[in-house]
Amino acid sequence: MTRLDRSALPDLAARLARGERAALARAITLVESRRGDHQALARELIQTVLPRTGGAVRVGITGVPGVGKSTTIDTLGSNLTAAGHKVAVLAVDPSSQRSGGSILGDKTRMARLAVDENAFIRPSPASGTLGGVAAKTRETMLLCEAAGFDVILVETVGVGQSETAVADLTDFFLVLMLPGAGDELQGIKKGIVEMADMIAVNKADGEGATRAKVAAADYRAALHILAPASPTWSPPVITISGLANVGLDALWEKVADHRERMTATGELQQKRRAQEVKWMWAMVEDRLHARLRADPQVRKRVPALEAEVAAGKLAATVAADEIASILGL
Ligand SMILES: Nc1nc2c(ncn2[C@@H]2O[C@H](COP(=O)(O)OP(=O)(O)OP(=O)(O)O)[C@@H](O)[C@H]2O)c(=O)[nH]1
Ligand SMILES: [Mg+2]
Repeated sequence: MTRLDRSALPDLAARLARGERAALARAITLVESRRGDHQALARELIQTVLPRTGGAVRVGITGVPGVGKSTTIDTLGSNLTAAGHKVAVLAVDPSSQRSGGSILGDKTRMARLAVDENAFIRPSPASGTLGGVAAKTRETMLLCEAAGFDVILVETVGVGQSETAVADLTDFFLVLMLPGAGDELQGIKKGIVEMADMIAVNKADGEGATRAKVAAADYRAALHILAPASPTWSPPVITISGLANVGLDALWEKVADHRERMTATGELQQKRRAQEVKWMWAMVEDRLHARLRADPQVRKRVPALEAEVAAGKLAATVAADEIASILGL
């Protein structure tokens, strides 16, 4: 990146507000940079554009590898741009390596959106801690909103903690499932289903159509025994084909319906406020961790303390006390 200093920020913010893609790309590069001076500029930029953020419908999309997340996003996103929306697609994948390969991979799987001038695809930031990757994705989302994108779709891998992080970034959490009940039903983690605002059984086309309907009925029964997280919304179960563009209008109607109801009751605003506060603490904790790991005295003492604790010679509480006291805690 060419030199960028504070004096360039107003111009960058103005170009971003006009929706210039080059400005958006540059702003995201700034957000993703590990350089301290870049991060300070990124924070200032975000603070500047903050009044222009928050306007998008933010949807998180998860599901096991191969369930059809990218295919569904490509089709859904194309439907939405055809209807006049501006769609940004982001990803959270802490294991991803930022290589030409993965960018190409994502873009070839979203072949239509990749060449759509009303769409913007940004792969996951380079691998790092989940908290770090998700925080950067969140800032990228804010920049996209400032640039006028009114729909944000965040794809995440269907494993581990990434889903919780994406649920904390978005208004609506969509879980894609494969047709073929039984096995899959056992495979659903209770936590994921509890987070879902909707389950869509994908690949409901050709021979898969009937199996998808059966699976949907099973998921409906499974959801029935869980108390819904909100009195305003019971997560629906639908069948779709991301590949054949079946059921995606109905899917988006549900998202819109959810938004309307949650806005009317104030739950949407409440959710976003709680998310903001959670992010504030997550970022403070991240920095405390970084400080802890970087402290020379801590680094010097840790191997011995770990060994003594592991050997049962020293109580974990005593070791924790010593580490904390080095930092004056
Ligand atoms: N028949 C059928 N195949 C689908 C559908 N959606 C996706 N596929 C196929 O399933 C495979 C995986 O699709 P992707 O969209 O890459 O799946 P993904 O969930 O994004 O996968 P990862 O990013 O690797 O986790 C591809 O071969 C798709 O063509 C669908 O609705 N019907
Ligand atoms: Mg994918």
